[in-house]
Amino acid sequence: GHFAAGGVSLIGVPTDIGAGTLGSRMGPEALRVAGIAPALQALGVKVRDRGNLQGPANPWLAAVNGFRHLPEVALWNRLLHDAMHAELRAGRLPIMLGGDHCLGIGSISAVARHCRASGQPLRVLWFDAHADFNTATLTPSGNIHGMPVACLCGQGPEELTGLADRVPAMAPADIRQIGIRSVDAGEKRLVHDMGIEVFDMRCIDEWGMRQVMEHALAGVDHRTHLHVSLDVDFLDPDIAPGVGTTVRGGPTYREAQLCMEMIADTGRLGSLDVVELNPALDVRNQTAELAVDLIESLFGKSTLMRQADG
Ligand code: B3U
Ligand code: MN
Ligand code: MN
Repeated sequence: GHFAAGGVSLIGVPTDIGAGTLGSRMGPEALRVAGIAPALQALGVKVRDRGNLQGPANPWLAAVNGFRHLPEVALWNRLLHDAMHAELRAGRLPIMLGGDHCLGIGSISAVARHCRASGQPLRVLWFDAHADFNTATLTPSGNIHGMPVACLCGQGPEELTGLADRVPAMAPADIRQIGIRSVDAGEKRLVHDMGIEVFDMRCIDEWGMRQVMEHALAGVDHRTHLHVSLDVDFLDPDIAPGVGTTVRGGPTYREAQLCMEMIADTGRLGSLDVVELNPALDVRNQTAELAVDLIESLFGKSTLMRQADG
């Protein structure tokens, strides 16, 4: 059967609590308006929209000890961790509709915990212009959406590193980063020292997206749980303007489609984050529509009959 045979659950997380620009709190609604649920249903996937989580407002304060809004970020992520974990335990494929990328902490900590309980190997594919590996001392902004991968790997405050059954929630060896093109100076050192496998834009230029994805998916087997964390700033700003932290020189529409199709072909997708979509900066919801387009490919939409279609 289809990898989403147990059905998909949409979890809206309307907050920009970890971002440096307001607006990604409107991301969940923009994705619904762009038709995420009917698009998946048209592919034969059962969809349950769980609505939105409710958490603290964004107080828009300066950083305290290197973090902006740490208590609020921790609370949103605890709520999300519990919601994601419940869906995974029920055998469903959760899609987190963000929200900013600080929410990757709650989402992926829940996935990692579930994988340990079910004895499945985990592979996280982190699509982003940024490495999101800052710490309180390295961050140029204090914005926690620049820190989730560090927190998941055990580098961060205990409120954020301790959401799962162990610290670190995830091994650095379980993640692959794709599309990276903006890394701060100290962050660069830490990414290197932690041994994170990064396929940056230079790598995509030299090898092509197909070979990059073959490497990123190497070792994925019939038991692997694949988690995709899609920061929409991964995409080139020409096609995805609805983001607070655009960085020029990102993947094209075609390259992004190929990524999603190659993941679908593994049949191992187990959970998904769609984050950093900022409708306040978008043009006629085109970035949300593009995200839905990519998600269709991720769930197996293809132009021609494929072997998997029988
Ligand atoms: N590295 C910068 C910018 C940034 C990281 N992630 C996002 N922006 N979305 C920082 O503030 O940590
Ligand atoms: Mn990010
Ligand atoms: Mn980013």
